[in-house]
Amino acid sequence: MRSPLLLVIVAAGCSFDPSGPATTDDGSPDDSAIVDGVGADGAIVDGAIVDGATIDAAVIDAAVIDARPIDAPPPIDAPPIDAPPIDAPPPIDARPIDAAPPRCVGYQVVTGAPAGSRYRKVNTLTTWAGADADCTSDGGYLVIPGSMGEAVAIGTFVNPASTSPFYWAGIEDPERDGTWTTVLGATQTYLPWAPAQPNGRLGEIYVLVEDNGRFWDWYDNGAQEYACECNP
Ligand SMILES: [Ca+2]
Ligand SMILES: [Ca+2]
Ligand SMILES: [Ca+2]
Repeated sequence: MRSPLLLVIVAAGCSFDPSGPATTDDGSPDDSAIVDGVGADGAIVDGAIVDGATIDAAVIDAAVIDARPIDAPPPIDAPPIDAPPIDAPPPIDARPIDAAPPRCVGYQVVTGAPAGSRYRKVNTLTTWAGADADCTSDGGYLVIPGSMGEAVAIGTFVNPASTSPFYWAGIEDPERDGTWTTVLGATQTYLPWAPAQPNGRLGEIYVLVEDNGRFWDWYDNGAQEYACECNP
């Protein structure tokens, strides 16, 4: 900041004229002239006022907004989209069309049974539903004895344990209405019931064949040996 005294001196110096005080057009002293800190009319120039009018650049500087750069947002760390190439053809799930499973594999001719059928036996105690599912799994069906010859022949073939000399047949009456139906959907008319059978106890909805060829109605939760039949 310049001192008031200096401004007064400068003002006086600037108005110094060796020819004397400045005059107006009419020759009178110029009141606006400043001479040696004293106006031509004798008024004292208030250096303080002059100085007060001086804009202090330092003040302005102080008023400069300390504008810090606005923080830019951090760069987006955008992971690349892991998209498959558009042009990539979809994977072709080209599995070969399932061919019909070979039927009657492992089945055999049974002497005394119809020549048009093949059979396989299972000497494991199994529920009727389990036996049915097993037989259909390879294209066969739970055996359907259509004659005494077939029923006995299969009894000999299965040769069930003497403790329970029976095997399941693919014949059922889940409605318990007296009409017995084969697992192939036909009504079974050949029904050589054993004495006192069928007696229709609760749950006796399947046919069990005694190894002598006689039929029993038997429980759905029973477990017996069985044979599957297949017509190649
Ligand atoms: Ca049969
Ligand atoms: Ca029925
Ligand atoms: Ca019974």
